[in-house]
This record gives sequence, structure tokens and C-alpha cells, in this order.
Amino acid sequence: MAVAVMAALLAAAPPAAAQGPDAAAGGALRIEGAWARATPPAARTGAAYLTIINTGGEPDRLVAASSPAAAQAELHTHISEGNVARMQQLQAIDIPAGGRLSFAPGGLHVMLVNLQGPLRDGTRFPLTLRFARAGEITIEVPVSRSAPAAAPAHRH
Ligand SMILES: [Cu+2]
Repeated sequence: MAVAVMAALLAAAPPAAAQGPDAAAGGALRIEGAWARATPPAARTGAAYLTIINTGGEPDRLVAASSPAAAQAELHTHISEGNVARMQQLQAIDIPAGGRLSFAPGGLHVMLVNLQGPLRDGTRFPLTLRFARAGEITIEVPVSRSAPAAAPAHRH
């Protein structure tokens, strides 16, 4: 009797997470290598970077982002006009089937607008990404002064 109850409890337990602390899975999508640059105390904006990997056979589309760390989280890229690089907000970003989308300094980034407070080196904050197909995926974004060693670091 006791054994049967135990077996039922085990069967009801959720499956163990099969991912590391820096990877989040949402169906066919995997989010890796998230980080945000530490900001000065008075900064009103920050930027977060990450890589989205679509392991599935269907395209998906990143349509929004949000975080308790800031009033708004916008999808931005950099465009060059002559010698001037400036940021441009995107309404959505496609991720092809089997594709990989990298956000990195000088390119795509999640712009955190009206920060609730500075992003401090060594802390983490939640970031929720909303996809047309996969729905919402929330990740923890570590804050550091520069790109983690595993991430491609390029400056502009
Ligand atoms: Cu921006």
C-alpha cells in the first residue's frame, strides 16, 4: 500500500530540468548566453544580449520583451547611416526554422528603457521574451561589465 502511494507520487513529480542555469527552453526554442552590461548609477537605459536557437521545423517570431528591471523592454538593432550608427526599434524579429539569432553589442539588443535602478555587476534580473508560436519564455539575465568569454565580443 505504502509502496503504491509512493509510486503515484513519483509519477506525478515534474520531470527534472534538463538544462543548465544559463539555458532556457521553450518548446523548439533555446535561449543561451544571456547577459546585460552593467550600467552607471544614473543610467536610464540598459541593453541585454542573448542568442535564440530555433531547434524546430517551424519558423517563429520574437514579438515583444518585458522585464521588471525596466518600464519598457524594446527590440532594437543598429543601422548605419554614413558614418553614424544609430539604434532602430523593431516590431518583431523572425527566427527561421533551424535558425539562430544572436543579439550582441553593435547589433541586435533588448533595450531596457527607464531602468528601475542601475544594473549592477554580479546581479541578475528576469527577462520575458514573447514569441508568436512558442509563447512567453522567461530567462534570468546576469549582469556583467563585459561580454562573457563564451559570447562573441566585438566593439564598434
Ligand atoms: Cu537600443
